[in-house]
Amino acid sequence: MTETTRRTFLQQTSLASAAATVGIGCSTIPPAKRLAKRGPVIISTWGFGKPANELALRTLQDGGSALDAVEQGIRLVEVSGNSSVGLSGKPNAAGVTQLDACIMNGPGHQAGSVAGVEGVAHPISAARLVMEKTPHVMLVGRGAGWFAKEEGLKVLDTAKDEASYKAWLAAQKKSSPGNGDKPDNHDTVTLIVLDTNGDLAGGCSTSGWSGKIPGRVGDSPIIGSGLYVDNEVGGAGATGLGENVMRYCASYQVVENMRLGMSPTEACAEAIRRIARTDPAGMDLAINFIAINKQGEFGAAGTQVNFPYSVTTPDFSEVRKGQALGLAIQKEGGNE
Ligand code: SD4
Repeated sequence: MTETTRRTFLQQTSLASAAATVGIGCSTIPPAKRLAKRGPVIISTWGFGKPANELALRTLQDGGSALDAVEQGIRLVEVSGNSSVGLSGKPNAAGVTQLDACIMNGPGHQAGSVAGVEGVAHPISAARLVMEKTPHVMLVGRGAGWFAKEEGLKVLDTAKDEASYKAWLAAQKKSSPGNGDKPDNHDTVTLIVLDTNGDLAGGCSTSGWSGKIPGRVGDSPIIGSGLYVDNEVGGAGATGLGENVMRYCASYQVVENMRLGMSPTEACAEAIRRIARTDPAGMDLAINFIAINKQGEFGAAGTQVNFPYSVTTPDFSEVRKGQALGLAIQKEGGNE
């Protein structure tokens, strides 16, 4: 068995076992009953998404909505000391941490987002407030910070973070500029919930590309790029170098791929292949996606080797590996 065949086999088997675990596949039980029996499914990017998923699950079990679950899960990451999410995130080239976040609610197809905010402890909550309290979808910079404060969110005075900035400058001297492929350079939390009613909600939050030019906005707060939820089909979200995602509305593409009948994993993989066909970077894209469909099937794919993503249901909570594509496969030593 070649490395690729072995990997494909393993992916298929793990997907099949995932499908069995969550009670999907060729069951004759009607979808609504199946969902009620199996319970919610929560997916998120990276291993650090797992405790966030678990808090999201508890929020649902305590009677919260899918949207509450998304917000609570992401808030946990925002205050966890994560070096790419929340105020502990990476500073920009001026030594200031500017944060991006968005949220979507499947029923009603509502969306809210904030970009380039400073000092806001919970950008995900600011995004939710934009969605729920304003006629707008997106607020940026000082206006978004002002709005968050007006709505009672914790907003700190931002000062240049000298220590992080010096560490960043030293690191830049050792590496080539714009090398976004480094796992420690950027890690976004994107979390999507499918509740037992079959409704979806999702969100993402990040400090974005470390050392970005002040004012740079990535894919994460852009609806359809860093996140997309369609309550008829499913949800998808991205992590990785936003410049490689946002020119293609990539999360929207993943959801549309699922609409065409692709499995979540294949939908993620096909979006990456499609981008790679036209992108100057080819497969050297540094992007990863997670996806879940309305039936509770889930998956992930990325150009990173063994892209980790977290999955939580009432029956299990674990970190899995997304399908590796292109250069990731070559780096792994396989042949396609
Ligand atoms: C950005 N997509 O700002 C974000 C960063 C990220 O994993 O997702 N890192 O480009």
